[in-house]
Amino acid sequence: MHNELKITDMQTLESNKKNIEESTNPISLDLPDFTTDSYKDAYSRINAIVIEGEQEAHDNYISIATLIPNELEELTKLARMEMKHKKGFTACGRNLGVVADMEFAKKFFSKLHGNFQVALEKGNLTTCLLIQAILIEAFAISAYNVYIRVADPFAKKITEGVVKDEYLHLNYGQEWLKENLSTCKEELMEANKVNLPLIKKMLDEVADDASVLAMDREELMEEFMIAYQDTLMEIGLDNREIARMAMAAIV
Ligand code: PL3
Ligand code: FE2
Ligand code: FE2
Repeated sequence: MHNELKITDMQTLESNKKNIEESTNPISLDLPDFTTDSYKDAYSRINAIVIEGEQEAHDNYISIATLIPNELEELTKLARMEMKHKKGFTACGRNLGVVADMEFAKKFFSKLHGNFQVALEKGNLTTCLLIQAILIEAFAISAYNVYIRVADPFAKKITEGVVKDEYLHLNYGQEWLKENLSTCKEELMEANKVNLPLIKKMLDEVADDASVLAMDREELMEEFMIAYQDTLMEIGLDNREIARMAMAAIV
């Protein structure tokens, strides 16, 4: 009797384990066919967005260093990582035989890029950090986390390396804003109100192409919100302030 119970428990345990593996192990999910024209067509835009995004991230960290000269060394390190990311994603496109549509990607970033440049000219460091180190990095983290689950093996390996760095970048912005919260809160809220809706628009714009790559829009949003809210919490904002900021995405 005692023995029998044990065997049953073991069987249940085994079958539970199997169910969990089937439902959460992305390898057991169907991957898309990376060789079709429709996959390559969507990839030509997504790959370009990522390449352009990494280049702009590099430029933005170099620019931010002009506003915090004593952080030059650290920011140069972050910028260098972005160039490595750009190289990695360029290789991903080449590996699939895709030519990136860079003109599309430049347009994709143009509004956010413009807002960053205006903030830079005015010396609005808080706005620059929010745009690059919080919003763009959280966007990248959400995209890369979802992409890793459905990427070709070559790109998967590269993206896994990249996403680790992006958390460091998010953390950099987080720590600066946390230390300076008492003086930067108002600007942070205002910059968020202007720029979070742009991120939402960009996500909507990329959703159709992303779905061809088997990346789900809801999943992208969910991953973004996790990274974004988590960071705001670490910065030291309370629940109400975080909710208020996140609401800017739905107006
Ligand atoms: C910051 O280090 C880099 C910023 C890049 C922003 C990327 C946003 C990507 C959205 C498109 C989702 C597809 C991901 C697939 C990767 C090949
Ligand atoms: Fe990057
Ligand atoms: Fe980054």
